[in-house]
Amino acid sequence: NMINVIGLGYIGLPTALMFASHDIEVTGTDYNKKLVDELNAGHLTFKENNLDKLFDEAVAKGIKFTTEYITTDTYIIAVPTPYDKNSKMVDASYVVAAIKNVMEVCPKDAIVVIESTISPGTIDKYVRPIVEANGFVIGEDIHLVHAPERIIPGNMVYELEHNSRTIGADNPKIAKRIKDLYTSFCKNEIITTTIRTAEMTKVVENTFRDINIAYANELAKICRRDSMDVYEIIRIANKHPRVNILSPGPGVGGHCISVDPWFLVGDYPDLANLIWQARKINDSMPEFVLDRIHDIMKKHTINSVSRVGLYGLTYKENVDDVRESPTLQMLECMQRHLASEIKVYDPWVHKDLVAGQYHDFDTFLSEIDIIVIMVGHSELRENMEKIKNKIILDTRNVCEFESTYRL
Ligand code: SAJ
Repeated sequence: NMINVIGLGYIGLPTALMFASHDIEVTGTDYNKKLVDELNAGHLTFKENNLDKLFDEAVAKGIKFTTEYITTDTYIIAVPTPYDKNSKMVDASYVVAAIKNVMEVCPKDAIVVIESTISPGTIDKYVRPIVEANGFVIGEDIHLVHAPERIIPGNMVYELEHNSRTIGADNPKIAKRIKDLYTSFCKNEIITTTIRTAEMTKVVENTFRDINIAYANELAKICRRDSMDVYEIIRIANKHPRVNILSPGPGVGGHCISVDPWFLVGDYPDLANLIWQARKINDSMPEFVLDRIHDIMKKHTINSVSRVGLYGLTYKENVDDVRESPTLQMLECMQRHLASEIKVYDPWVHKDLVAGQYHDFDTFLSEIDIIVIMVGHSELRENMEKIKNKIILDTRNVCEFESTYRL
């Protein structure tokens, strides 16, 4: 019993390693040869808490990495599912391509598990027709399962073992087989349901979080107008046994929460009003931060944005992922020449991604007057005294100096 995990990115890699370290025979496949070579050379391709330890265990147990698809009875697909910004529809092309490749090598009765987040209805609309067009009978030649991932970047390894899971399958026997497979490492409840319910549940979870963050962000704007302390208000409100407001911030980034709600807006434009408003509120936050920066520059008669430094390029703290990051969104909504003058630093990002990027914290600090905390990385939290003499705009509420400006 061997599984072939397709896609060795943020989800596929930790999942493959987790299975392998629990004595399941695993081959990980990715079309990116460079990535496969890196893994075979023993190098992790991204940073994540405790992933290095899991990697060593999985390698010791014999996990294989290759660009080839393997002939086996179980496939787990964890490829990206981007969305089309204009149509607001999911782009299922990577999933479809992976399935096509699986069909070239799989034996009769193979199970294909899709872990990638997909919009509700994707399997019916895009996956089934492709499988059938290739002459396969679903339920006989190939069984389809949707087992959406739920792990949070920054704490993936822990959550892989400790979160509950959903297995969507239209055949209870198949559901049971896949449930047994995940039981090898998952210590929490595994619920089996239909494919459609599993698809919808995943998107509903991320949308819930987006709406809750939007509420916090809208409160931040309301409180700003009359100089009320939004953090104190949320802190106290959350003492209520049935209130749990999340934290305002510079915007919602990452490849999940800022994307998945659009699937519902795209499919139900006449019904998904609250969901759409929440997206708009969260997307407006980078511009709100920009306005705050202008106010503060005016107040301190600082005329050039070249004296402003943005701390943090990633979408949240202690990860190296910059997809849809509020900092990048903010730079995008600035005029080009201003965006290239503003200074940026992130200890987690080693590649040059934007014009005014620094790779040394002290040099960065020596050239700015205003520091805008866009991400609350531990590096900063542990070195707060370094920025004591700067004018600080803290969008993450991590800095406790009296003079700090907040959202
Ligand atoms: N954020 C705030 N305020 C908050 C919480 C988050 O502004 O109070 C911002 C973050 O800074 C970040 C964005 O929201 O920019 C999203 O971060 P996150 O930590 O809330 O979530 P993700 O995108 O890293 O992971 C989410 C998780 N989903 C839920 O918690 C419902 C994770 O469990 C999913 O597996 C993941 O999406 C996914 O892959 O779908």
